Amino acid sequence: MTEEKNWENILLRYKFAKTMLEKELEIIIGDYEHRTSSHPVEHIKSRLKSKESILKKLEKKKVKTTPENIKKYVHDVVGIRIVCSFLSDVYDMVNIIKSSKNLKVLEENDYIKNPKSSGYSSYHLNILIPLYLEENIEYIEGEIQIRTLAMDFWASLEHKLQYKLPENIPVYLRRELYSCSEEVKSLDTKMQHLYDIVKKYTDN
Ligand code: 0O2
Repeated sequence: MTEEKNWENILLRYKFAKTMLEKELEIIIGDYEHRTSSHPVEHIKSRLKSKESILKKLEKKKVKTTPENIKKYVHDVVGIRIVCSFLSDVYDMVNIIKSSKNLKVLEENDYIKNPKSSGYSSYHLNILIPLYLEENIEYIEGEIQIRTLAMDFWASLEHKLQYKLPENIPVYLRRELYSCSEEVKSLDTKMQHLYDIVKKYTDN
């Protein structure tokens, strides 16, 4: 097989896995919404990491470009981001995904309870997605990021700023960004409090 054909083959499997994951999420979230008459999800975004980004990540990890190394070191070729309204929705979403019979959770990181040093917060689930091929079932890894609208606002803008200053963000800017992440956290807590009050009224 030529190198180009080999890459096509690898990326095609990830593409199928992304479709499979999108469908699974559509079903389990749709079922949850129907059962609870609630709408916890604001929007969902999915993406496939490009060949260039995969190569960049392998280079950063100082390992050779092989299919085995992609599997071993690049856990987010398939990436899905679920943006929820309230904090409690994020944790409901985590539980729904964890109870899916088709997805297997490999690793979870609660960067909401333990934010990264940058201030980044989100709930990450690394999962295995089954691919039903003609002769066997293949499991492909994917990453699901679950966060609130406010966390998404911070992460998107911080990501944009990082790109504008790819070398090194000056310390004072890092501090400012961290301080913004604390404001985001405070907003999420306030909105959750309001949501809990409204829920009490509507449940009665
Ligand atoms: P992109 O362009 O969003 O895909 P690794 O995946 O090996 O680099 P690790 O520790 O295995 O690192 O994964 P981690 O840290 O759980 O998740 C990495 C992803 O989380 C990143 O993917 C970002 O999407 C997001 N993330 C982590 N830290 C930050 C942060 O400080 N700011 C922002 N905006 N996003 C963050 P990529 O591949 O780095 O980028």
